[in-house]
Amino acid sequence: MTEFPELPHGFVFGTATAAYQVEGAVEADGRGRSVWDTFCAQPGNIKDGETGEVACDHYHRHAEDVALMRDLGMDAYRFSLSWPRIQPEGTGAVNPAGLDFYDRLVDELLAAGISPVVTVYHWDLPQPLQDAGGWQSRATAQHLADYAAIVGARLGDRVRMWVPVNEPVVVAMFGYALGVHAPGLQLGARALPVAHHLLLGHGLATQALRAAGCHTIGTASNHAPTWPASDSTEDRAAAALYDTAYNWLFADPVLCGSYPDHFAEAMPGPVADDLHVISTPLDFYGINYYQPTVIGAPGATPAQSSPLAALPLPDGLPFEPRPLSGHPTTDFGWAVAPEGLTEVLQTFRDRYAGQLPPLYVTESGCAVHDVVGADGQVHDPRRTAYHRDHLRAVAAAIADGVDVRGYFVWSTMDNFEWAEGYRQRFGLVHVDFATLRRTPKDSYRWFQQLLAARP
Ligand code: IFM
Repeated sequence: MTEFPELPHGFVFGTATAAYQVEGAVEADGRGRSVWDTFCAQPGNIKDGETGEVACDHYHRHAEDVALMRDLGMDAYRFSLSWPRIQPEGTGAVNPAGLDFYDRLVDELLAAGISPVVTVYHWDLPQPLQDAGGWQSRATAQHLADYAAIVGARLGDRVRMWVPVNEPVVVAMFGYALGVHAPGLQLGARALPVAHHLLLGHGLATQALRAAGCHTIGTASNHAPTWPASDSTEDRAAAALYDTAYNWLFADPVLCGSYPDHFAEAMPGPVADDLHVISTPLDFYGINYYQPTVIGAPGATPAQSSPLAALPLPDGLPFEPRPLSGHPTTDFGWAVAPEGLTEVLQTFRDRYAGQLPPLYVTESGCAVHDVVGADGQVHDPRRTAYHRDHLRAVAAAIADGVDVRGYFVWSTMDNFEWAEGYRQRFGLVHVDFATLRRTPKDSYRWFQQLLAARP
């Protein structure tokens, strides 16, 4: 499969991971506990009772992983810092060993010719902060900024791009509204203040990073084009509502300094002042894209085959997830719809005309239940096709005038997929979780050729 997509000179290719999903070593060198340690320890939360205790053991095997990345030839590596490794209590004293680990990792990446892209917070909130209210508490936003100042001062001279918060919508929705992610609360619509505090944390941390001398600060926000189940007025209205709650509730405050519709009224604190902070100008806007969502008015048809139907959605919602037919699915059951990526990039260009910094695709990827074959190789043509087609979708957006500067593959290697445990494999590198042996997949080789052939 050698038909490579055409992308502009200077387009950034990268891969991505997150600390709790790859590092393991949860007891090592003074790391504190996070909400994910607690959540995984509660029976029934994670498939097969799995945890991130060992994960890929990247904490101890980072040199091998950086060598694999160097041989792959990507320009950049996006990874997250473990807040409880650096600040075990979430406030106050810094754990020097934790900060040293990332300092060394940054230097190793640079020595391998790979630009470090750092996510400050990718969901592993220190447990003491959760005990004090987590993201329901406004104080957590300031604690995030204080932690960002610490890491910015130490790493800012060498990190190419910064992302203060990964996917606030997923934390608010899965963690606090539905309870399928840590901290496992089921607040329903009462989770709206969580969204506000996460956005405030993004804004305060952006300011703290800049004050620490960091440059090139943006987002990694999950966005899904919302497609109405039909042309009926009811389905279109339901889809518009979901679109607002999933997409624009998180993007409008950052890019326009306002909440859509009447959402500002549901938010706590001095919202107008907070919106000034939340809309601190950014150098890029990163979009994590996986699949579109089909939404209809409630009650018309059973929603069983929609991936969202597996979620414990509260009764009485004014919208209902529906299956997306006519598209192949990944082994996670997610629809493969590269045209949705072109659409979301074009929609951002149009909705935020004049206010939009350059875009990056900060994550996209495909879960396949890969195995190492008798030949010792991992043949994953569906993943190669996925990334080829999504890179073409980016190229189509660029050809249409959208300023897209890069694409990060989720993920560098197979890892701990949150409530799904280790079953859903997104990596370009296969990890045998019994032996921790790494095996580059065919998709890794495809990228290797693509990157080596660049002019
Ligand atoms: O694994 C996650 C990641 O942590 C955030 N974005 C989506 C990925 C796949 O579900």
